[in-house]
Amino acid sequence: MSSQFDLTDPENEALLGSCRQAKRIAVLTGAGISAESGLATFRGDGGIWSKFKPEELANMEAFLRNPERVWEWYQYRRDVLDSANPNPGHFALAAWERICPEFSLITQNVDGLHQAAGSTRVIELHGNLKVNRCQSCGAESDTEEIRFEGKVPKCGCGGMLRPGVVWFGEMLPEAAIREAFQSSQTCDLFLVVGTSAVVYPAASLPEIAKESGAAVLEINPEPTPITRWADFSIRGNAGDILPQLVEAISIKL
Ligand code: BJW
Ligand code: ZN
Repeated sequence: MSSQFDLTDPENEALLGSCRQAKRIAVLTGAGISAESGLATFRGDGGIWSKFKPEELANMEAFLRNPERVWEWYQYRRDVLDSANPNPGHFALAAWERICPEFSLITQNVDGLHQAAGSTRVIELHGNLKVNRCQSCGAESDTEEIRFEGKVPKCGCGGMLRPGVVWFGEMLPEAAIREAFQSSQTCDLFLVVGTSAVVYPAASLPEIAKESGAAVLEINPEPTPITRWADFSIRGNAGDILPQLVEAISIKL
């Protein structure tokens, strides 16, 4: 992939100009940015969930029908996450935040790897994998002592615990979605990184940014619904492209 993208190519001058001039940047990331950290994406050829459809597991009906199956999937993912580290794509975004006057990092990911890389303004649209929430009383706790080992973990109140993430049909955290819309409406550059852009309302953010006058830059090895109208589209891996971009706009990583 890297060989196909050359920042010194005059064709990329306008793209670099937009990146250099941008004072207000919003970024939307998806599972693809964590693929190079060893975390599976949800969809597509690289998605090991081709046999576990997120639409079939990440919803309340599935949880109520078979909470053990849903918990098994999440415990497996927590175990994988425990040994995962941020990759150069995450670090590049953290470095970009440090030199940009206004930088909002909106993520659909629940893995916390942006924060681990040093990003400080992270808007988590779909919650966090390491949080548990009680079905009955809504109390939230971290996952340190709680593991799924065949039995659905319970809250002190007796209610079933569930992962603190946003499933299909559920509302996104109010503050997160408000801030995400606001950043999308007011940025001058909007980056879309590693998302298939098919899950709403996150998928509407690049369009909102475009309608509000921002340039939209997509980074993804595959085309998405955004590709045909994005101002710039780079085909490649986030961990390869983002560090090149950040270096090219004169930031020491
Ligand atoms: C690389 C790479 C590399 C690979 N570098 N790139 C129309 C309008 C509005 C809403 C809807 C609508 N129709 C249906 C809805 C509702 C629904 C929805 O959008 N459904 C769609 C399937 C159509 N949305 C919802 O229900 C949301 N809530 C909502 O709308 O509330 C209002 C409401 C309430 C009640 C009733 C009705 C409405 C909630 C959505 C929650 C999504 N939750 C999940 C699970 C989270 C927890 C968990 O992790 O288990 O979120 S599903 C899953 O998809 C996860 C992700 O965050 C999300 C997006 O996936 P993402 O990140 O894009 O990953 P992939 O795998 O799809 O793509 C990876 C990409 O990376 C690919 O493009 C690769 O090419 C690329 N890639 N390697 C860069 N190295
Ligand atoms: Zn409870």
